Amino acid sequence: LSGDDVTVVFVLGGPGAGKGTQCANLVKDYGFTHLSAGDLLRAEQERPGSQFGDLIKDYIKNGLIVPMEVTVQLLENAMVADLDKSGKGDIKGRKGKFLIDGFPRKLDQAHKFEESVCPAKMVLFYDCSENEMEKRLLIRGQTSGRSDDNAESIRKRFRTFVETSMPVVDYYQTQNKVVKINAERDPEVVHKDTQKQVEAQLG
Ligand code: UP5
Ligand code: MG
Repeated sequence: LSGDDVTVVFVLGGPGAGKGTQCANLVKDYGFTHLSAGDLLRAEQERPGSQFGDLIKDYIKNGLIVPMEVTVQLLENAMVADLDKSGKGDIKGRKGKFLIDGFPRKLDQAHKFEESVCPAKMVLFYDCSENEMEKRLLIRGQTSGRSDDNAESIRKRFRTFVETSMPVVDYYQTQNKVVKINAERDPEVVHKDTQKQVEAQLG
């Protein structure tokens, strides 16, 4: 992978499509920094003294999108912290490549991130049926401890995905930034396909 400034790849797809799983592969393959918006929100929820803890807890359980100011700030902080390992300053003109997983999932977030951080170079969209995603999430729910891995929260997450997050994918499609990947298949097959697409777009 080449490029000498900040490279951002958004990784989108429904709940349980396999975003986190595939991001872990891409970290090993290409040395991306992986930032999951959901993981950052869950960490903020647990942080002692966070003013957003209760709000985040409530939104996640109900599958709703946390107000964008909170999430964009968490992402920007995490990006700057990562870039600061290698130098000082703000995000512009700095080297680094980031997979932003599970974000943006509402149009206002997409616009805000582009204005205040930077535009994405590409969008990986993992496409999977609700039947398959539900099956995966209910299995994971037996051990994940996630407050939203239960049938009722899953149903709400699916609704939010269709109504609120798919318009973001459509928006990036009009910019020709979206690479759609069939995520219904074995993880290793999805991985190989992803490698091919990433190398074609960014290599
Ligand atoms: N698995 C993975 N790939 C598989 C495959 N190909 N075949 C079979 N099994 C496969 O995978 C899910 C499970 O499926 C795992 O057990 C895995 O082994 C298996 P994973 O890789 O974790 O899928 P992922 O798409 O990452 O699923 P996740 O549950 O994380 O997706 P969500 O988008 O629902 O969760 P996220 O953490 O991104 O967001 C949670 C909540 O945070 C949101 O609902 C929302 O309330 C809030 N949020 C915001 O408010 N704003 C944001 O910007 C982001 C999140
Ligand atoms: Mg995830």
